Amino acid sequence: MTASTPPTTFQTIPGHDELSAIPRDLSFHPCDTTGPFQVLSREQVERFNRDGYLMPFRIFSESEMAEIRQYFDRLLQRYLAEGKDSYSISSAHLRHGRVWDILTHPRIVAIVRDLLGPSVIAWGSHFFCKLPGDGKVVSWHQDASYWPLTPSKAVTVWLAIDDADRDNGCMKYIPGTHVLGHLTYQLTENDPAYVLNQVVPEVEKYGEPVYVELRAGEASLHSDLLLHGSEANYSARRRCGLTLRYTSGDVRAYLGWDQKGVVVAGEPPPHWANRTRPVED
Ligand SMILES: O=C(O)CCC(=O)C(=O)O
Repeated sequence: MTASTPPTTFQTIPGHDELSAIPRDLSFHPCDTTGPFQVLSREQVERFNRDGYLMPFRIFSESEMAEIRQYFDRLLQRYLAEGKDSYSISSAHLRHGRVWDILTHPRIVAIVRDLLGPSVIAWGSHFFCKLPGDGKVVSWHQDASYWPLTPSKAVTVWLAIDDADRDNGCMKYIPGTHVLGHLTYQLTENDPAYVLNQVVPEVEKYGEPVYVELRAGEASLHSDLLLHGSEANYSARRRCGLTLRYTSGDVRAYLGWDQKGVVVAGEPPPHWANRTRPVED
C-alpha cells in the first residue's frame, strides 16, 4: 500500500448535492456536561459555549513535539514523492499508527470529553500543511457544512506541529458565530487559490477575527459551527497543523463516515466503527 492509498470506502469529500440531501440538524448544541470535569473548569466550558472556541492548551512538550515533527517530516516527504500535495494527508489515523496514537492520546481525549460528555468518537485527522511561500488560503467556513454528520456536535482539536502565527498563516476565528446556524456559502470549485471549496461571504458583519497564534505542541479547540479560516503563508517558515475531529456518540454519520470512527470514551455505539491502530507508521 502506498502512503496515500485509502484503506476503506467512505466518501472523502461529499458534494454539495449529497450533503443537501441529508436531513442534518446544524444548530449549536451547548455542552451540557455537568462534571466532574477532568481538565477544563466550568468557566472554560461556559466560555466554549459562548465563544465557540478555547485556547491555548499545551498538549506535548517541546521534546515530544520535536519527535512528532520528525515523524511528520518523513510522512510528508513520502506523500510529496507520490505527487500528492501538502494538504492531502487526511483520515490519516486509518493508515498511520502514529497519527492514531495522537488522535487517541489521553491528554487530548480528557479535554474533549469534558466538552462532549462520556461517549466520544474520534473520526478525523487531517494535516493542513502550509509550506513556506504557500499562497493558498483556507477561506471562511463552518466545518459542519462539509460533513455528513447530524446533529452537529463535533469539536476540532487543532494541534500545532510548527509554531503558528500571523506571519505564516495561523488559524483565525470569529467568536460567537457558532450559534448562527448553517450560514449561506458560495462554492469556489477548482480555484487553486483555495484549499477548501466553500466560502462564507461578508463575514465582517459578524465581528472581528481572533488570530490563533500557537507554539508547536499547543492546541486550540473549536466548534464545528464556528466561522474560521486562515490566510496564505508568504513567510519562509512552514505552518503545519493537525486537525483532530471528535463527536459525541449519539451523532449519526452518513455516506460511510461511520467507518472512520475510533471509540475513545464510553461504550462503543452500534452506529460507529471502532477502528484499531494501523500497524504501519
Ligand atoms: O489549518 C488551517 O488553516 C485550516 C484548518 C481548518 O479549516 C479546520 O480545522 O477545520
